[in-house]
Amino acid sequence: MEEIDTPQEAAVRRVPESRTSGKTWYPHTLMSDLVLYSAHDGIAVLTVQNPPVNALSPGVPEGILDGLAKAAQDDSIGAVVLIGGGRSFIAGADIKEFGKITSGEKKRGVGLAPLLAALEDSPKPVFAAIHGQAFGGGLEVAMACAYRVAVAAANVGQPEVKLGIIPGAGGTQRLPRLVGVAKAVEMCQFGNPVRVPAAAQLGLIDQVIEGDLLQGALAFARSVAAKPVLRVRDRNGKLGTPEVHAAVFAAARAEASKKQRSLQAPLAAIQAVEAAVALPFDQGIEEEARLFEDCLFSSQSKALIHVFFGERTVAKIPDVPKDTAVYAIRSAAIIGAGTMGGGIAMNYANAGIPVLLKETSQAALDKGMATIRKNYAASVAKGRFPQETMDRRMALITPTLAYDGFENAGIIVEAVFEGMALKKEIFATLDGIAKSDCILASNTSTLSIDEIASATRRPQMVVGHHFFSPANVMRLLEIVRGKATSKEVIATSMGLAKTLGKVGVLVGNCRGFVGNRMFGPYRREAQFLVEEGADIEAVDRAMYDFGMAMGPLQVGDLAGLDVGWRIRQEFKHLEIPGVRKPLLEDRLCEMGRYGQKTSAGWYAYDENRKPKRDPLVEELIATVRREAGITPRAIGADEIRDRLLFALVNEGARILEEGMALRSVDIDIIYINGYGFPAHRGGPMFHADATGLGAVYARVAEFHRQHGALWTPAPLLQQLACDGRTFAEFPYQEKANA
Ligand code: T1G
Repeated sequence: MEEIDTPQEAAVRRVPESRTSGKTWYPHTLMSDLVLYSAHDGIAVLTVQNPPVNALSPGVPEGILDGLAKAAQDDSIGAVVLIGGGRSFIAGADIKEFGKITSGEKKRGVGLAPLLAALEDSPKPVFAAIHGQAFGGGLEVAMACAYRVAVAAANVGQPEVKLGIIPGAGGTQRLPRLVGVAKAVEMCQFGNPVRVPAAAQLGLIDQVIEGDLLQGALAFARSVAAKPVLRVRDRNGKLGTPEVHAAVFAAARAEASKKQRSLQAPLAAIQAVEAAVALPFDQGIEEEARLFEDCLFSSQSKALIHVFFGERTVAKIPDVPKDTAVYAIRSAAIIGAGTMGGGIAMNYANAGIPVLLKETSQAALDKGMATIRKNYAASVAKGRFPQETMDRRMALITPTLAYDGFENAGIIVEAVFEGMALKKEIFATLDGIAKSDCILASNTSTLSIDEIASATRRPQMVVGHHFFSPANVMRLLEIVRGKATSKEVIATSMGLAKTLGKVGVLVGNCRGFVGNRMFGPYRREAQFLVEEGADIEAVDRAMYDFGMAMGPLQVGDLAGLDVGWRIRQEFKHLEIPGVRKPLLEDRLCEMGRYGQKTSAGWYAYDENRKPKRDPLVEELIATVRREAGITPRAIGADEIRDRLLFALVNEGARILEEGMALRSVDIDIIYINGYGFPAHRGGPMFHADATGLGAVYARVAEFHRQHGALWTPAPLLQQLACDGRTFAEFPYQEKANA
């Protein structure tokens, strides 16, 4: 940062009122674009101005350092307040910089050590004044200050593990000194934010400020500035010994092995906090740096950073700019109170939006409402929220057998079973009832939105809102763009997804859209593998070991095998004669084995839904193999994994080429949030890119030779493999469904 302080060059300007401040700020001398300096009756205020979240991008640490130096030299200054301009204190290191380090473009290390030392050793005590977030490097900066004050609504945390890394600027060493070892382990291992009132109780925040943050911080600074300060690094009172905390570390590792299966960063975070207990501060910092670097260069971190930016990228739709007008959705109505409809109603109620829930019979309606009540009660029992929250949410859901009230709804979501005729009939009815600016959404998982929209005189208002089961839990919402869907409906849908706590991903209108279209070949191959000789459990195990939440056959049992069976019947006319068809699931359904809902599918289920092998299924498999003339062979985990993953990828490549997904990362985000794909593998397309498309193509070509037409390599895969390129480089499709 360059200091500009000649009168001609000094830019003096007013900082816009921050969200936390009702008052006008003092004039600031602009020290750099990124950090402003101003003096307030003997206290220097350094304001970080790096929107949107004040990440510690290049120039920010330097700007703070310059400000500290200026304050140190000014005898009229007795203390320094460090505050964030705009909506946040500091949300951490600039994540975009990490790729530059791993690619060798930038030198290794976090590079914050000089700043932390200057804060900690400043002759004038530094007060961190926190609003919004103090995350990652932001919290680490705050912990190097003499004091931390914050507004009650702010959050603090060390979320680095979510990016596959650990705190790299002393967080694992200073945090246990402030909050104690057990809490520090938890915060670094799981990365969840802590609200300021709780953080104050833990000793992380010295004063909770009511009212204007800056004024409160200045007042607090004046009241304590003269007192001696013990640097956080020197506060060893809460550290204890390795022996005292052995059980804490052991329990954390045990929890990691259950809840953070295969993840490297949580274990590294635990180890780093352990180093804080076992080693003197400076050695602890060295150990943290070593572990940080191991994590940063890991494939898991690259994948998780891809996911972080991916979740934000999917919100960007090239032809639907940010300022597109949106409809205000103040109430909703849902048709169908089955598993999906009920779950969708819960989403609206959770977001505080009143919702009508319609069924055709009292019995179905009662059953749907009972399920909702049961789900909420289970959450209350687990302590997720209090009874009052449940009561408030239940009160927002109004069961009904009639269309009364639908005329006022801002959105109507149809969630009946997958049948085109029924859906068209419903949309034609809605067309006559809904107000003109009501969004008409279908929760179809496979059917054409254009055909559904053709039943109305307002196809521009029709869109797909494809929720994933259980709809109150899964984060994904596929937003299906029909050829007439208006940009305003798309923009509203994307915003609504956020309101409902979902990740909305825009997809084109093709059979199965993106997620299920890819899932078809994936689950098809799972069945083929069993037909060819693989053991059911081996198929599920291979994918579980890869990191999937569940294997493909268990997923079938969970979702209901009858769903696919019905869809196959609906699309029977599209079957191509002579092309191999999976045989087993239709046969299971014919036996009444629909999966968990009938306590029998691929597996048999006990009352706790625990799967176990079932001799009846073994018998069925043997029969089907015999009938099809298949001699079973031994199939290893590698083949299982490649067949399943590359079936996803090959279809994903077609989807990308057709523009049904905007970018390869959209597919990744769909798979991670809707299908239990492990985030630390970055999604199927990222995983393929990381494997190398040459190798992926070679394997697909091999399967093509062995298994025929279903494995025809996608032209885009072939092309990119030949060019030595990746899916991520594939140009933006301007049309999702032009
Ligand atoms: N670096 C770079 N860009 C960031 C960023 C960051 N830390 N945080 C957010 N952005 C971008 C984001 O991509 C988006 O860009 C815009 O800011 C708004 O974000 C040394 C190793 C702070 C709670 O992990 O959790 O510190 O899409 O849409 O919903 O130990 O952003 O507009 O172009 O998410 O209001 C640790 C990550 C870093 C915090 C705000 N810190 N960020 O949520 O807005 S590692 C984090 C968040 C570290 C030290 C280390 C959230 C938020 P665009 P947004 P939001």
